[in-house]
Amino acid sequence: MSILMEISQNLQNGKAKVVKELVQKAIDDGMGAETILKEGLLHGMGIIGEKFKKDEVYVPDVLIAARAMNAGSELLKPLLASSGVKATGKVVLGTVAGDLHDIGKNLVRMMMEGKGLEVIDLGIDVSAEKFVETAIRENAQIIACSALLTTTMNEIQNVIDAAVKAGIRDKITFMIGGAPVTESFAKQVGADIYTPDAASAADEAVKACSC
Ligand code: B1M
Repeated sequence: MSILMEISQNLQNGKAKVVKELVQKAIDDGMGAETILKEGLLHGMGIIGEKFKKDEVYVPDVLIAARAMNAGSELLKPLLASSGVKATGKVVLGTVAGDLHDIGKNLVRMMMEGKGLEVIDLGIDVSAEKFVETAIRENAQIIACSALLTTTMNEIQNVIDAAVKAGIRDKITFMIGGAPVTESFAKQVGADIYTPDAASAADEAVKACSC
């Protein structure tokens, strides 16, 4: 079995320690960080997602797979971060209220930090008020919201409304993303930028900060 398949398989089985060792071995063997991320870690997470949908695995299985995913991707962070020109700018990032999914958000943070942006990661289940208060206090240029559930994606509207209420809407760029979020949803809620993945989120954040 290839090392990437071993990473995927052990991630599905929730073996965080083995996943870490395999990711380190793949790095030491000279494999690219994006290949390890996409063809090893995200491959395994994708399979777990499909099984979760079909009720073939349950929340605890998914949780331990998620821990293995985060353990593996932490090792990739310095490698994903070592690319190209450094930008300046401050981003307030979080997963919206009621939503506990953080793997995609963590990737967005890694990619943005890799481009030189300062990211204030508020974590998961972040209220609209907390996004806005932090953006004001930190004088951030961007609020970036991640949402993974069709129920919680509507929270994005509350974050934008809170920014309007606080009088900072025209000073902030709103970036949104997450599996159920689309370009047309972004238009509907009045967000400025939708991106389908973490790498393009980082690219767009750099552009927004250079304006
Ligand atoms: Co959840 N879950 N989950 N889950 N979970 C999904 C999302 C689901 C699609 C599974 C399914 O049924 N097929 C489904 C949502 C259905 C829907 O709403 N349409 C679902 C459900 C129903 C639930 C619960 C309700 C289950 C339950 O309790 N019965 C529950 C809700 C808890 C809550 O949040 N209140 C729940 C719980 C969990 C766990 C806690 C067990 C765990 C999360 C652990 C963690 O994150 N630490 C979990 C997981 C892991 C998943 C799946 C399997 C994987 C998600 C993931 O991390 N993918 C997921 C199924 C799936 O997606 N196939 C599922 C990998 C990650 C890299 O992708 O986050 O999409 P993603 O990020 C992508 C892009 O979306 C984008 O960049 C990344 C790629 O580069 N992106 C952005 C993300 N944020 C961005 C922000 C941006 C730009 C791009 O700009 C700001």
